[in-house]
Formats: sequence, structure tokens, C-alpha cells
Amino acid sequence: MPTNLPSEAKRKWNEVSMARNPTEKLRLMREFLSLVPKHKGTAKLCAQVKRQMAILRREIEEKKRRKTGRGGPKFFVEKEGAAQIVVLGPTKVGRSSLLTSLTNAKVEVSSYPFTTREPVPGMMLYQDIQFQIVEAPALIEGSADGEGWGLQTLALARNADGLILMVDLSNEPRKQLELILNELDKARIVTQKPKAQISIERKHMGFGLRIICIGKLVDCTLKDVENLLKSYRVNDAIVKIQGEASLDDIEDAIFESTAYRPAIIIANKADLAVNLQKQIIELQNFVKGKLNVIPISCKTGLNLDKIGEEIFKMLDIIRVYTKEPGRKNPSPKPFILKRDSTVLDLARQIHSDFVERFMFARVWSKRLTFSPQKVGLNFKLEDGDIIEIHAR
Ligand SMILES: Nc1nc2c(ncn2[C@@H]2O[C@H](COP(=O)(O)OP(=O)(O)OP(=O)(O)O)[C@@H](O)[C@H]2O)c(=O)[nH]1
Ligand SMILES: [Mg+2]
Repeated sequence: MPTNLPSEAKRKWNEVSMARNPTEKLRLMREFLSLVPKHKGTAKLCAQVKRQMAILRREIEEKKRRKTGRGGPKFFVEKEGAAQIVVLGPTKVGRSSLLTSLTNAKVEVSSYPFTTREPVPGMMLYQDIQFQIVEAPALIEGSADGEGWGLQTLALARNADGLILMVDLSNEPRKQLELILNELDKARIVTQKPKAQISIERKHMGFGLRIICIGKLVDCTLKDVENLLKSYRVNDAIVKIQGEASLDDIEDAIFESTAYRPAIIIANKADLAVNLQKQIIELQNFVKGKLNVIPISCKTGLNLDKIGEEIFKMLDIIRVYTKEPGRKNPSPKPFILKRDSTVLDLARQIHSDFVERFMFARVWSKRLTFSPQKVGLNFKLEDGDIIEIHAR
């Protein structure tokens, strides 16, 4: 997004980023837009800012409604269990049917469209952990531009740990998938790990600019990045750059970060499919084989027992069982960590001062030639490992 914005506009965007009050933020965004010259190079940016304004407007409305006690749908679902998975799809694909098949949730299944109007959570057991499955209201074309409850639905997806993209095999599934992916794209949510991952965390005045670059800068130097950030008055922040990032990627992140959410595609109503095999291949080709497509039927129960494992695989997580020194058995409740986590990551999760007090750990694992093995903070953990940490 090479926009070449005038410096007043850049300065204004900094005011937007720093504003905490939604009404104030909205006013500043309007002022920002008036400072942006309108041409082809800025069209995308303007659309994006307008979308952010629409989200803010909704937020303000919702707050007002809650104050006056007029209720209205609630769009934030507190996370529970090992991960929160949001089920997205057009109406009538069977999102409620899936939720009732997999979880304890009570939700209405009906042949009428748009039955589910607010997010409904339920807990699903997978081996020894639980996933929270949340049915989102239906997506429609224009959801990302504020149609229906689209903005809240997409905010729900942004907040999730993973997504189920659900389509109906008896009703043009490829078109349905295209719709879902389009709306996600507009809302800057991607389902494939982007080349660059950039986060900008604003800090108080006087903090200074800290750029942490784990990865590679493409076509630019660290100095260029610093100059760009300074031109936007980003003087006090922690900027993390992962992967392969270009200057454009960093400019993009100043306006809105791209959220990466892993996803699987669930193709429901396999019992009604005319040519199941062919349809599944078509869907796989459509996403260039980058997302898993699982045919299921909520009616016959086909493949419902495979979903837990698919979710687990997509999340790229591992379970680690801790054991207190002297005890015989590990705790039955595992810690959930990202794949490739080390003993250090685990120690941090257990307690903030655990790392300083750490002496050594013992790990039991099937993959080790002998167990237990004495290890240090850098030891890489794997799913199923049992660990005993010795600390001062
Ligand atoms: N044949 C068949 N019908 C199904 C299947 N799954 C769901 N249905 C039917 O599809 C219709 C819609 O199901 P819901 O689960 O309510 O769909 P939804 O996606 O939650 O829809 P909304 O919340 O209204 O947007 C209902 O009539 C279900 O009985 C399936 O696997 N096979
Ligand atoms: Mg529903």
C-alpha cells in the first residue's frame, strides 16, 4: 500500500492510534480521511478506514444500548478451554447442527434462514482437553462492510484462536467458500501464515522506539523502517517484525494489523452431495490444497469423530504434563503450548518468577532413548511430554 500520504495525514493517524475514547477516535478518523488525497493509490486505505469507523460506530451504539438497558445481542465470548474456535459460514449450512452434534450447547436448528442471531458457545471434549466451539451468526456478502451483524461476527473471528469455515455441499459450496474467504480478506483476517507478521504496540511518551526484527527485511534497511515509523510519529512503541517484511508491509501494519487465524473447511450435508469425491477435490483445488477440507454430515454423523483431531492439528499446539518432584503421577490436566515451545516457555506460563528460580528439569517421553532425561531451559518440548521442574 504505497500511499505517499501528506505529513499532516500521517500526524493525524498517530492521533487516531493514541486515542482511547471511541467517540474521540471516530472524530479523528473523520479528520484523517479529509486529509487524505483521493486517488487510486489511496482507495484501499480509505475503504479500510471507513470500515474501522463503522466498527467504532457499532461499538458506541452497543455501549449506549447496554447503558439504557435495552439489551441487544452480545458479541464478545469469554474464552474457555484450550482454544476458541469460531464457526463461520453462510446461513443454513448447518452451523447450529454442528454445534449440537459436537457440544453440550442448546441452540435452535431450523430450516428457516438466519435463525442464529448472536454467538453461541459450547464445549467439546477432545481426548483430555476441551475446545470452545462458537457458532457465529451467518455471513453474507457485505458482512465486512457492515451488512447485518457482519462487523461483530468478523470481530469474533479476529478474536478466535482458529476458524471452521463451513459450507453446504448441496448448495454451491465453492461459491459459499469464496464468499467466506472474501469477507475475511476484507476484514484483514488471513487463514494462511503470512510471509510477514508485524505487531506495533504503542507505549507511553518517552519510552522510545524499540524494533525487534526476528526475520528478514526485504528491499529496506532497519533505518528505513525507523524513518517510516517516525514519519507517522510512531516514536514510542515496541515493533515486532517476524518473517519476511517489506516497507509496505510495515506501513500496512501502522493502519491495521493483519490477523492470521488457522482454519479448516468443513463441508456439511455430505448425505445430499451428488458427487462427493469430485466436490471435495474442487474445494481443495479452490484453496490450492492449503486448507484441509473435511466432508461431514450432521444428519448421518459421517466424520464427526474426526473433527477434534483436525482442530488439534490445525492449531499447532502441544500438551505437556507437569509433575511435582517426589510425586508419582503427573497432573492429568495438561499445559497447552504452541508447537516448538521450550521448557523456558512452559516455565514462563507456570509462574513469572519460575524462570529465575529454575535449576533443571526432568523429561519423560516416548521419543527419548532413555527417560527421564535431565534438560535445561532450551529443551524443545513435544506433545505428550511429562516434565518435572526443579527450582530454587
Ligand atoms: N440433509 C442434511 N441436512 C442438514 C444437515 N445439517 C443440517 N441440516 C439441515 O439444514 C438446516 C439448517 O441447519 P442449521 O444447523 O440450523 O443451520 P445454520 O447454519 O445454523 O443456519 P442459521 O443459524 O439459520 O444461519 C436444518 O433444516 C437442518 O436440519 C446434514 O448434514 N444433512
Ligand atoms: Mg444456526
